[in-house]
Amino acid sequence: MLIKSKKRSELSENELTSEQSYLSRRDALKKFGIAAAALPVAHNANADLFGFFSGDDDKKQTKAFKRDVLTAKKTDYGQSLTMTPEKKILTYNNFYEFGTGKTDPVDNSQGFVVDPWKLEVTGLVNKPLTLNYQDLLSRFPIEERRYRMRCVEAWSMNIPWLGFPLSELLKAADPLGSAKYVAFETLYDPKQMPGQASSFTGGGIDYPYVEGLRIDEAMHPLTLLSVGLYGKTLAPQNGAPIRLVVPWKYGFKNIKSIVKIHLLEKKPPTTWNILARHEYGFYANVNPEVDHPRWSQGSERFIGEGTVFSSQRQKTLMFNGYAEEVASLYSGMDLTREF
Ligand SMILES: Nc1nc2c(c(=O)[nH]1)N[C@H]1C(S)=C(S)[C@@H](COP(=O)(O)O)O[C@H]1N2
Ligand SMILES: [Mo]
Repeated sequence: MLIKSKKRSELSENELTSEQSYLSRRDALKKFGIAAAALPVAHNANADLFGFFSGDDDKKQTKAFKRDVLTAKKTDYGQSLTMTPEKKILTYNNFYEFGTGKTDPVDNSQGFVVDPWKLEVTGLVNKPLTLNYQDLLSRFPIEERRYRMRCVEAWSMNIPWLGFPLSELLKAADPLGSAKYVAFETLYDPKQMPGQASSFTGGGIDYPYVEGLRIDEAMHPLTLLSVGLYGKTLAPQNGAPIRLVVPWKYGFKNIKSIVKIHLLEKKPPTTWNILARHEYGFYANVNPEVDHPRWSQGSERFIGEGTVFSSQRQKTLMFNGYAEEVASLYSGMDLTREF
């Protein structure tokens, strides 16, 4: 039996996801001139070895999850941004419920069941709601929004999301005046999510993964509930069937595979803050001037076309480039203290 060790829970997201191990895996492949296809087929006994080599771009998925075409209204958001290739968005992920490696989510989630699904909106609302899978895709008009995404680990992507404003859902639930915060919860199902079944695989996180926003952040027009990307429904590794997207905050706020949205009066606990509160704040607003205790947040590696080695470093922007829209939410706050 794996026992959660204190040491492990003190490790940072950066150490746990180990971008370095992703790089060195590829490095090793290049160095030895090995193509993934030439490797012996793995069975369970050497799944780790297989995992080690599976970072290669040319790797074929055995049986990919089926994503449905989703029609969406085009919008002006992010039309000048260069999108990250779809394949990268689908194969370089953080979703610790499926493992801490960057390719673990795609490798371990293809059988994930998204229909039937139940998303509950509860707490300080006049009209509690329960949405099933079809409701998620059809109850609110779907639009496309091209947003920047900045992970706290200092890499970034630009992603054409499909979804609807969280505010639409919250308005339908009719919040009470006393609702000051919104809490979110990911599905808890260790049978489907190996990281929830094993503390080692799941990076020492206490599941379910939880997140939260202040009510004004939740109601902000940029805040999206995403049900798709690149013209299709979400793949499990990206948080199917529904995940949060708050483009001015670090990626870990974008909680995946949500089953519960709860309105409340007090600030809710949030997963990475519980794990290392000196490193990951509740707000997690992208801020190039407030470094992570162990690395700079001044720049980021943008994941675009080409290999991970040719990817570009670019300056990180205040509020991830959305300052004009959101800075007023934080006026008068000391962003060094409330990070
Ligand atoms: N439930 C859950 N949601 C999660 C995570 C996770 O591990 N579990 N990782 C977060 C982090 S750190 C990032 S950067 C984004 C990554 O989203 P993507 O893999 O779709 O790009 O998801 C966020 N949402
Ligand atoms: Mo992240």
